[in-house]
Amino acid sequence: MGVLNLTVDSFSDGGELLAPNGRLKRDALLRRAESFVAEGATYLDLGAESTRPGARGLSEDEECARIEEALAVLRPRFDVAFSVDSSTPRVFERASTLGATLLNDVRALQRPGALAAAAASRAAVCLMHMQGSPETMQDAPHYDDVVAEVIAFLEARIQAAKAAGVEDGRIVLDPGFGFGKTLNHNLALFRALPRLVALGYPVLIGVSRKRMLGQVTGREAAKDRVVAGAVLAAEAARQGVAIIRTHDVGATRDALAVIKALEAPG
Ligand code: HH2
Repeated sequence: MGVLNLTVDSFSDGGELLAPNGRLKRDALLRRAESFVAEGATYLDLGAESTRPGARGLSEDEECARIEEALAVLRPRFDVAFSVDSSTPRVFERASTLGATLLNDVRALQRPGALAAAAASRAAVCLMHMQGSPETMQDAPHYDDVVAEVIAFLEARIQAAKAAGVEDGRIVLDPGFGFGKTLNHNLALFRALPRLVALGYPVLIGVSRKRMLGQVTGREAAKDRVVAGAVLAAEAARQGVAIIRTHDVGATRDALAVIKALEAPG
């Protein structure tokens, strides 16, 4: 899954696809989507609001307009699945009408109206764990047992989604690397991926370029963390993770190809 951030302030690629005045850089968006698809992406994930701590808030109208414009530009040109990185019920409605088939919600459908909008959309939903809110989540994350708490949260959100009318077959889970987690929390969750996979739903993870990779490698610049991200993607695939959300599709595809070759002798 290739990440297309239509933002000025995303942590690794802010401003690349959106001008400071809020206008979409259509040519850059098309070029990025084209290269992601050529490199092997089967999903494109469109996000209009950064979840980086301290990111600028966005009005619902602005968020809807950005996602709608990007889908209008991309959908007719690329034969891939479109995902929308949003927590906003109106965006769920509009994006699914325009052909998005996955609603990727870092707030796990907790905004008022989100469960109902997701259920009505017929799209798949990614329920992600986050402790706290983006503004403060990295201040002092604390868990007694991070793995048990993340799994309990996801199980509760599965129940809420199902009660609202989202069938089992539409649910995807994500432990939310870097969302209210220290390095040790992230590593513990990564080691526990088989437990998450065992819940029986496809698991999606997003680790590319994140701070946890900088902490392990000492690489300050997000763009210098591509190799580290590809290694984690490969390991995640070995653990049964179904979807890798990444800023670096080519490197990730290579890593997954090697793992696949090892798994399929002959
Ligand atoms: N991470 C980010 C955003 N959305 N969605 C899921 N399901 N899982 C993730 O790990 C995840 C996500 C953060 O990355 P990015 O979109 O590049 O940054 P920003 O939030 O600054 O736009």
